[in-house]
Amino acid sequence: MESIAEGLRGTADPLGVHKGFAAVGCAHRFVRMSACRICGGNLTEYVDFGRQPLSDAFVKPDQTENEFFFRLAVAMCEACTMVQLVEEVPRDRMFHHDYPYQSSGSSVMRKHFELVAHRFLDSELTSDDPFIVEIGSNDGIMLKAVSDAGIKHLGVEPSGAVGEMARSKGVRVRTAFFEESTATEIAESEGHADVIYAANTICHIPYLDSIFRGVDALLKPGGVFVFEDPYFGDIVEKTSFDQIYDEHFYLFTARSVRAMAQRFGFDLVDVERLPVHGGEVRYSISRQGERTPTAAVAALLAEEDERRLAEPATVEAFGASVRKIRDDLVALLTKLKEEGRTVAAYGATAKSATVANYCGLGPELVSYVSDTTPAKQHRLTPGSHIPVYPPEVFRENYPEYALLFAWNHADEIMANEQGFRDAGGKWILYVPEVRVV
Ligand code: DWN
Ligand code: SAH
Ligand code: ZN
Repeated sequence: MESIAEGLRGTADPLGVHKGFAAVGCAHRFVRMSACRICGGNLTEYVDFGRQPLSDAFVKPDQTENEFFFRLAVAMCEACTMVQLVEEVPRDRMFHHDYPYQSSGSSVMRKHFELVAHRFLDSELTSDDPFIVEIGSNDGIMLKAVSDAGIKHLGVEPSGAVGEMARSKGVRVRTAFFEESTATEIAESEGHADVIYAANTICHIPYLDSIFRGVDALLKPGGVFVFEDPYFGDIVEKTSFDQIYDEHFYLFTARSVRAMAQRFGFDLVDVERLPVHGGEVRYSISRQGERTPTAAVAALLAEEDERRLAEPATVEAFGASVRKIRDDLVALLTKLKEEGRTVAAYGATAKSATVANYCGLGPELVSYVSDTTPAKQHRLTPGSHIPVYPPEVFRENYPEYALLFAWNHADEIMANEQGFRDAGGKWILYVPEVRVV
């Protein structure tokens, strides 16, 4: 393990992140969560990324003094196998009016969510009074198609600015965190839902006991709770360690999700592997006994056993692969700097906060990051302080190398930026290994 002492240097609020949780450890240096957030079992810590900022807190150049830091480390529960962070960042530090991520920034993701909406419209929203609730609806990327079809819907989204964008597309949004009380209020005021859906959001929520009680309060009898999130199986296979950051509190597997569902009175009834965001799984959950699990559930559980995904040796080997990527990436960028090459990055992702801060990248190695999101532009990347500029800056004067932070959108970005390659530019990738293409 490394950088534990480093972990608190400059930390704005070292103990604040632990408020309200049982914790053990050396209080003067760091405090460690002692128990699994789902079942209370013992946690074993595996990979420590040290001191990290909030991944989506892009800072104004004159406001670098007040950044919030926490210790990013991953543990697995010895009882239920849930992989989780050892420190929890308070939710309103991450998700607030100015949360910058806009889901609709990728055409591939727009298509993905349109298909999701049509699948629900075709096969789940066929009752007399169909109603779908989305948790973490962001800028309305999925619910827009539901709204266009004239079907009753509600997005629950705490981040105000993206919620406004959804409203401007005709989507109904409640600006709130989904939890048991929100769900009860929605059930009372709007009725019960056929489908509760969430993409890239359930893994962001530490308090899943409250979420499941809320789902139970809001779902119609026979209804389904569907959520899709980055899959720990893909993260290990590809060493996509940058999927680990403040917002991604849990890294799910079929086994850990099934154990969690059963604990809260539900069954895992279907799983589906998805190619988006570097590999995800869509989990379908229903109240115990209401639906028969598909063969895909047993198949994925068997595959996870075969791969020994929940065994300490597997997670330790993942940690070794992470360290190798860090060493290779730092060596490559240092060599390019020594040779006087120009290097920029592409995609000011939340994921890149982990890469930049863990690898110690700053503007001396990566001169700027190109990104289409207005709320990120002309700010600095959290912790690493690399300036973020609009893509016009990239296109007007291509660098020789571009570090692809948004590697999960590689096909889309490389196609859109063919001019970069035509001009002799080279992409640097670091998942599943460091390479120049
Ligand atoms: O889970 C989460 C996922 C869904 O979105 C959130 N916790 C936060 C966020 O994570 P991320 O920032 O790592 O997501 P993306 O989708 O990999 O971010 C892509 C970034 O790259 C955005 O800032 C937009 C930008 N981009 C761009 O500049 N040009 C994206 C595309 C496709 C482009 O062509
Ligand atoms: N569903 C979108 C957005 C994912 S980003 C997509 O897949 O692209 C995660 C979103 O979840 C953010 O918009 C954030 O504001 C929201 N969120 C975080 N915690 C939440 C909670 N407790 N309830 C509802 N939304 C939440
Ligand atoms: Zn557990």
